[in-house]
Amino acid sequence: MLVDLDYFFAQCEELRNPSLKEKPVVVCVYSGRSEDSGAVSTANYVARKYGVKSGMPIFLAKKKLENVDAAFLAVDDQFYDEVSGKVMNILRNFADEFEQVGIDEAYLDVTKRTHANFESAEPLAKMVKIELLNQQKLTCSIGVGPNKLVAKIAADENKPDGVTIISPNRVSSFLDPLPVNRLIGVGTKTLEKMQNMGIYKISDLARYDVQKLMAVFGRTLGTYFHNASLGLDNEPVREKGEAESISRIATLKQNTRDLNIILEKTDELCNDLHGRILGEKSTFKTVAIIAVTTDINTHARSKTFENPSNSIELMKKTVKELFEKFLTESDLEIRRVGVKLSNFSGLGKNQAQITSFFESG
Ligand code: DCP
Ligand code: CA
Ligand code: CA
Repeated sequence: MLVDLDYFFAQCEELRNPSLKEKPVVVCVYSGRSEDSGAVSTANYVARKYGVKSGMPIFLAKKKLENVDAAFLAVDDQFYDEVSGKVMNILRNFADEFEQVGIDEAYLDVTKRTHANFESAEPLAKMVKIELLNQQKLTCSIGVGPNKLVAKIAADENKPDGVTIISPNRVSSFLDPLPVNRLIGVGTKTLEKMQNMGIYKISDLARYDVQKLMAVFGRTLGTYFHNASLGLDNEPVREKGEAESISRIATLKQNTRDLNIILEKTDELCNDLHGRILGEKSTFKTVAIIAVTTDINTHARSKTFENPSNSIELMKKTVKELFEKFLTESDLEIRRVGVKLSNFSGLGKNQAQITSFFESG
C-alpha cells in the first residue's frame, strides 16, 4: 500500500487556516531577489484548476490567477515536517513493515494483516483514510498492489482523496493503456527517447524487445523498464536509515551564499550528529552535505574516507570543504542545509530506529 498525502504543503496551510479551503492556495519558495521571483512548491486543487503547478515560476502562477482571490504563501518547512511526523506515526500502526519515502508518502506492507487477500485491502485502506482524517484532518490518496511499483502508480490514479486497488490479475489491464511516463524513472528525456522508438503506452514498452531496450538504456535500466512495464517488482518494504545513514537538516534564517552563515548552522547540525554517533559508539566513513537552493532543488555532495572516524573536527572540516566547493559550482542562494553521515561501523543491528527526517539526494 502506498499512502500519499494530497497537495501536502498547501493542505497543511489549510489545516491551520481553514478559511483558505475555498480559494486557490499557492505555496511558494521565494528566492528573495525580487518580489515575485521564485518557484511554486505546490498548490491546492482549486489553484490547479487554473493551471498552477509545482515548479512553475511564481509570476506565471500569479498571471494564471489574475483577478482571482487567491492566497500566495511562503513555505514553512518546519510546520510541514511536524505534521509529516504525526502522520507517519499514525501510518506506521497500520503496517507489518513500513517505509517512509518522502515528506508526504510511505509504503505499508500489509500482506500479513490482510492474509494477502486483496478484498480485505479495501476496508483497510478506508480505515487508514478515516484515521488520518479524524486525527489530523488530512486527506490522502492510496494505491494497493502486489508490489511497490504497482501500488505507487495506483495511488496516482485517483487524486485527490482516492483509493485504487489493483489485484494481481488486474495488473496488466491497469498498466497497459497508461503513458510510459507514469513509470518511476521515465522523465522528460527518457520519454522523448522512448517516443522516438515508438513507445508511448506501457503496453508498447512491454512488447518491446528487451535486448534492444538494454542496447539503448544500458543493462540495468533496460531490464528495469522491461520488468516495470510488466508490473514486476521485488523490492521489499523496509525502513530506511537504520544503520545506513543519519542526517540533520535545517532552514537558514535567510537565503544566502555566505559561507560563515552556512557553517554556523551546519556546525550545530554536526554537534547534534556527533552526540548521536558517540552515544551509539559508531563511526562513519562518509560525510555528505545537502543544499536546498532557492529554485527548490536539492543538491548533495559527499566525501568518503578510507578509515572510519568519529571525529567532530573531521566532520566539520569536510562539511566546510564540500560547501566551499558547492558554492563555486552553483550561483544560487541556499535556503536549507543538511549534513548526512553514512557508511557506519558499530551501529548495532538491534539499535533503536533512527527517526530523524531524511531528505532524498
Ligand atoms: N514539492 C516541491 N516541489 C516540487 C514537488 C513537490 O516543493 N516540484 C513539495 C510540495 C508538495 C510535497 O513536496 O506538497 C509533496 O509532493 P507531491 O509530489 O506528493 O505533491 P503534492 O502532495 O503537493 O500533490 P499531490 O496531491 O499531487 O500528491
Ligand atoms: Ca502528495
Ligand atoms: Ca508525494
